[in-house]
Amino acid sequence: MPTQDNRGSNPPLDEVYRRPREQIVDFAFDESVAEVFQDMIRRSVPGYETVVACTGLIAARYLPAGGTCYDLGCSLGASSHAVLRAVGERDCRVVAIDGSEAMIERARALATGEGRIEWLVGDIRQVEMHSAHVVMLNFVLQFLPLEDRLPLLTRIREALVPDGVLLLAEKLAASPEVEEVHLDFKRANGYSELEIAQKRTALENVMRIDSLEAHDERLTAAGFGEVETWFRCLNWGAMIARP
Ligand code: GEK
Repeated sequence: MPTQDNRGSNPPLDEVYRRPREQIVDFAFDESVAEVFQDMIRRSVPGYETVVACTGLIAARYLPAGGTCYDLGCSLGASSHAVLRAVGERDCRVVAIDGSEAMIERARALATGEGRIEWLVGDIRQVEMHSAHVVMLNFVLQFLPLEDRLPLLTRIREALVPDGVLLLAEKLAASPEVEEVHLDFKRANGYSELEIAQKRTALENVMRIDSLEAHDERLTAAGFGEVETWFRCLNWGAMIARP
């Protein structure tokens, strides 16, 4: 069973912040970002492909035939496809939700022939969830206002079946040295100092990072009994939370 995603294997290059901008507006998941998203996230998030592939493998263990998996903040659906690759022919349902119309439009176009994914444009803070075997929240919580994080996790906990699971990946607070190595990772992937600086300014008001301890505490407050970190690379990590 292949774990890598071959859809859009030659995605357009991310040049969103390549040229100097007079004014940097807040980062948005608009058409220009959706178009280059595969390239952008692979070059920006250390371990992204490993996290997505392993999310699929973990999710497959919890997702029976007839079961439901939610992919909250699905972007182009990489995690949804990883789950379906991992379950093979098993007949299950993935509900993939994103607030960006541009993302969902592209995700639909990339998913031709895969009828098990239901694509929805919507706010994950409002979407209805129930009888969930798996909920995936990969690199999304960090974009929600702080005060909206616990209510969402609580709703996810309530929506899970008793032996269901939440899979959460995030950027994490880390030491200045580790943060600098993350910038080296971006430099090594071809981003210039200008691109790095302009994107950082654009994300300043949009992306707020928690420590691993803060995630642990919040997940416990949301009613999760067991939280395990299964991946860590620099200032990025992935957790599994069980009721
Ligand atoms: C992946 N999980 O490839 N409601 C719905 N969508 C939202 C909201 C919200 N309130 N806030 C942000 N988003 C994906 C990657 S990207 C991560 C997720 C990144 C969506 C937003 O539109 C974007 O598509 C996604 O969350 C975050 O594994 O770009 O760093």
